[in-house]
Amino acid sequence: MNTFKTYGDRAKSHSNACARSLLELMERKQTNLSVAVDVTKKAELLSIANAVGPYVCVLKTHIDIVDDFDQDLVEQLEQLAKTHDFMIFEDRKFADIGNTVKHQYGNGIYKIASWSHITNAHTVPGEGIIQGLKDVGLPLGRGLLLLAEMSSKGALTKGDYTTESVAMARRHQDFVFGFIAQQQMNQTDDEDFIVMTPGVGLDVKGDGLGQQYRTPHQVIVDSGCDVIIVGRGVYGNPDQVQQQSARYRDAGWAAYLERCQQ
Ligand code: 5FU
Repeated sequence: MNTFKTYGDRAKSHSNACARSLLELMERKQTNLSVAVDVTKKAELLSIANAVGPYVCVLKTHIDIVDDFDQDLVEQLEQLAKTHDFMIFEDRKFADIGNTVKHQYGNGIYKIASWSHITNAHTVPGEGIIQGLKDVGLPLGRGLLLLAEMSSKGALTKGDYTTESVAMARRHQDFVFGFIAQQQMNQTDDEDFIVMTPGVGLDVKGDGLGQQYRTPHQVIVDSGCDVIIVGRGVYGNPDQVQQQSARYRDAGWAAYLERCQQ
């Protein structure tokens, strides 16, 4: 479903504000690339964010792996997001009861809700996790992705778990606008969940720790996903960050154009 629609067309009719912003951005900037910047030093994170900024629609962070995290880091990330026109996605993978995730999202050192446009959650605790996050994030215009499927070998996110996760999303479409998944999840023409897909690489098939890679073509054309998330394939070689960003941006966009023509 929806495979024939452009990101721009989808933006016009989407009911979720965060999804609209993302789809408009992708159309405007002609990129469906998200780069996962999994480095542990503030200066390196900012330097890579600045280098990949022109090529991405979304910059994905794991803010809790940064050794020298401080408030200035998120302020600089927000500034880079404005300068380069990208959204920030803190890949926090919340997984607790609603009352706890409210605090984990809004409080503590990181105050994720105050700077991250997008975050995500496991559905294992049941629907209360969505409501808890929504209480904090919706008034700030934030959006949530549910982890419907993971990319790693042996992941338990399959079958009824995935089906139930999609059903939960359907009941919270003001806040939940899509999934981390390996394939498109829409069941009717009216549905338009955005699928962001990690486990994308052009050169290797895995990492020895369970990660499994597919190509942008497999992800976008064959599986109907919307955004490719690439980490080490882009920042793995520090001398080639811009070159690899351009390579993945081009591969992702070519795959999208091919899908639009189907
Ligand atoms: F939800 C998921 C998942 O199923 N697989 C993932 O790999 C998230 N990820 C994240 O995407 C993971 O935490 C990394 O931040 C990123 C993939 O990085 P890579 O270097 O491209 O393997």
